[in-house]
Amino acid sequence: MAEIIKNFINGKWVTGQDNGTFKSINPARKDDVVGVVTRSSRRDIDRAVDAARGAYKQWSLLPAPHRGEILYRAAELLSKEKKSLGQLVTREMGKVLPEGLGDVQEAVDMAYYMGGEGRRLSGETVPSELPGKDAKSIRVPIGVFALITPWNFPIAIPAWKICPALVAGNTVVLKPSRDTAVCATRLVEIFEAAGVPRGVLNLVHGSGQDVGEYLATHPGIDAVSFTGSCDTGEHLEGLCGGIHRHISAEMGGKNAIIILEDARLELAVEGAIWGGFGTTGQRCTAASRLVVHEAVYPEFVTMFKGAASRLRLGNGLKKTTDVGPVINESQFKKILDYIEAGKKGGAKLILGGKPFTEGECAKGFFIEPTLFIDVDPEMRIAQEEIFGPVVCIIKAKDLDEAIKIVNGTRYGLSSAIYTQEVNKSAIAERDLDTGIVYINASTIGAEIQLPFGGTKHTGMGPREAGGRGGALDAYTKWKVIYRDFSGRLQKAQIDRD
Ligand code: UN1
Repeated sequence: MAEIIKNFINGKWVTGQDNGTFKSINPARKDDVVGVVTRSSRRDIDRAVDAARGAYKQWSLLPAPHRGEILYRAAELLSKEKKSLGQLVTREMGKVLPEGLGDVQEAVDMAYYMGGEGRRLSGETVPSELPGKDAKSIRVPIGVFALITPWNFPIAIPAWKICPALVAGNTVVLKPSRDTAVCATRLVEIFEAAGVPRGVLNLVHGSGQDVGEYLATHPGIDAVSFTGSCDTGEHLEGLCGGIHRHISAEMGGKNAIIILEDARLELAVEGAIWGGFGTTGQRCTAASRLVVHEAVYPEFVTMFKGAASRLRLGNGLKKTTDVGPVINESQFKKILDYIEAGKKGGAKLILGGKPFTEGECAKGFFIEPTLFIDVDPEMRIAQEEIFGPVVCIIKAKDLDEAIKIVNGTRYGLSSAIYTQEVNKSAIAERDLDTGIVYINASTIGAEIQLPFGGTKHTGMGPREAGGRGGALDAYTKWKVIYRDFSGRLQKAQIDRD
């Protein structure tokens, strides 16, 4: 009997009170059970929230530089464990090993970066309009956070949320995706070993419906940070709106790369392959649309199809693998349904389009890199987030039309343009309505020191990552202090000549 992956509540590793479990499965080999995980009952969640609430005062009063030092220690431990954690990411989530290692690296970067915030967390001091009076704004923690995280970056995204939440003085209950519960558990073990005090960081396992929703709307929670699907995020936004609960949500994308007639095509192909099929297309920043200038359309399509057809599918632990499996059966079916919808909708399928079942891959959830061309920008496959290895190529007659196509979806996370012309890149930079714009680079690969998130239905509330304008705004609230040391009543706006 495998060891049960437990909840972490008030500094103790405990099984859920109803004794139920679920399995976390290796998507490359369904017979490989990565972990048997405890399922949380409502009472477990109540206890986790109580623990976080109980630990809040002391943690929030600990000087921020000390909180930051704990994050530095977590960063060091994460670096030391990078290899084993990266392998676990690949085994539990499926992405190829270099990406599994990158997932851990992103958490290392975030822990160091936010550790430094322990000595900054700065507000403003400004002059007062009255003599003998000073004025400043300070950042204060918000309270107890519910963090709800997805499976596609099983170490990085929980770390994106835990690190700023903790350095700012909040306490946390983390509910990770069921599909990557073991990764989240190892991550929390690292924070425990780094010295996070009892009750400050709690972990509860279970499904979004049973655990996530109950946790997000729990009366003991002050704010929610969610990353995941648009449907779930918008549902939570609705629930939180009704109870005046702060929520920041980072949701879908339908990201696009524009390839202009003067682009360096080999570079654009490489970027589009990386953006479209890296992480098997399961990034919210994935380049699922390529908007190609008509003058280079036939040549680009031939080159891109050639490169995509050379990609090797397989277990991400193998050095020869370029593209791993998709995460689970329901995503597998959903992606295949989208491919059917693309065919029925009139897009031309020129590569892939079906499950890949050669050799060992028959045991996992593999889908061939899939390419549709002559796609109409209004088709479902060009509008909805597929979150799989499916790329749509759309033709455009000029930059203006290309930008309209890129902006013509409900999402606005990431976009890119390949061009050698500085003026065209400047126009794109100005007019692309996405949270992130890349020039001569793919849509994926945001760095943690800048805000991450998007416009329209991609997100709500302050951005992830980064400092000011990003995570610090999500995990702190402002307090303004006026101190009058004049010894008399002074009236702002009124006492003037
Ligand atoms: C996500 O897909 O949810 O920019 C996050 C990137 C990564 C993060 C992606 N650094 O692609």
